[in-house]
Amino acid sequence: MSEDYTPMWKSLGMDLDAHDALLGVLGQGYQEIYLAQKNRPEGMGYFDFVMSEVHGLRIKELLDEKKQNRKIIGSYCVFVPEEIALAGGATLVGLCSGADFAVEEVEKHLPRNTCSLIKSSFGFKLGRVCPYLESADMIVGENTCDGKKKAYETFAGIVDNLYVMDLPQVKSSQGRSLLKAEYERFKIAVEKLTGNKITVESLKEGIKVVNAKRAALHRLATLRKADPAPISGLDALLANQVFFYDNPARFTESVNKICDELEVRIKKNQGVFPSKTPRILISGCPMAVPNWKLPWIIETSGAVIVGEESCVGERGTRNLTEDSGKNLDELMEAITDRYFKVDCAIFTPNQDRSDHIVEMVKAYGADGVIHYGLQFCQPYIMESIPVENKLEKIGIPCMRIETDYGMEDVGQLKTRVEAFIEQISD
Ligand code: BJ8
Repeated sequence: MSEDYTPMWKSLGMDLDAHDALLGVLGQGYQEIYLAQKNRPEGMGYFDFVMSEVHGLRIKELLDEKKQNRKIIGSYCVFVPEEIALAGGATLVGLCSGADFAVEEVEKHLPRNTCSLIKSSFGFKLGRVCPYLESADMIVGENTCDGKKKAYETFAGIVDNLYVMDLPQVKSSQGRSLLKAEYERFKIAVEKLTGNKITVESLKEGIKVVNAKRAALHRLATLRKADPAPISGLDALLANQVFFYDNPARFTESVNKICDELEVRIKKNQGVFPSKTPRILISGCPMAVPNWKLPWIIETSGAVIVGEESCVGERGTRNLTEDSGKNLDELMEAITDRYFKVDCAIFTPNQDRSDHIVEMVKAYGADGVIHYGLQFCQPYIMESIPVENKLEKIGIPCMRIETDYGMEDVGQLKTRVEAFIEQISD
């Protein structure tokens, strides 16, 4: 990090020793997993910089925004519309939840058999190690899976600024009405938080900014169709992870720069791995920073990841928001339409998701799918069985993995992943 941020972290009430330990582990993991890769696009230098300053410069920027009276909203789910936050003059940041922390303390509040993602969100708060969480003026939780829904009841007693958004579970007209009503309620809450009225102009601008971020990632995704793959899955995942907390305009520009570079690579037939390297699509639970375990195992076992059917990936960014509405209601309808297409496994039935997986396999030329389920995540683990059945019926090999954030199973997972890669290489 370029400067000493200790006073800043202290001012946020963070536990400095615990935070140092976390940064130490993060830095080492990044070195071993990211910087050890070969043939990385030069443009990834920007993301290396972002990661080296993830708790430094970006937090300083957010605190500077706060000094200018801008509010920071933290979120755990892709159902929280960034368009509305931006339109109200707030900045939305994703709260990562990708590593175990303060586990003993967490298990005083949550059952042991809770998914790692939920435990991590508690661990970062209880351990006071996340400057994003500590900077947030409002934290948005959502009634998605049962685990999150119930955990937020407890979380409300741990933080004093939790706002809970209700979400539908069925894609019916009633479900859509609920989503629309909840987005209207969120709009009012943002206006109250920031003191700014959301206008047609500000909402259109918010839509434009978020669409541009998504479009840059679509461009990146399209380039990954090439063989040899011009970028590793690990690097593409990182871009998808940074999507959630970087400055939006700078993020868009940086991803587009990488895309320019990848286009040249593709023309020259250059890739990160040799041509004909087995191609994997990952599908399932979101992978938040610094959860790089499975992609790292896959890409050090002789395959390349060509797409992520995940909320930190295509499920989260697939659709753009229509911006042609002429008044606030039309724009809010468009936002509702856009988010109602997100095919999270909390929906029942959820046919769209398996259709999308098949579409993605075809679009990215994947040789097989690895379904990633976090232990104790009922929605995704339940869905993984019909997903596997559907894929195998049409001749697409699929392997289901259930894991957590611990490293104890790395050897065992690597053995399984290697066997799967061998199977799809035939
Ligand atoms: S829209 S996927 S970001 S809810 S892994 S906490 S589902 S038990 S994260 Fe998600 Fe929004 Fe859906 Fe996407 Fe529960 Fe499963 Fe844990 Fe999960």
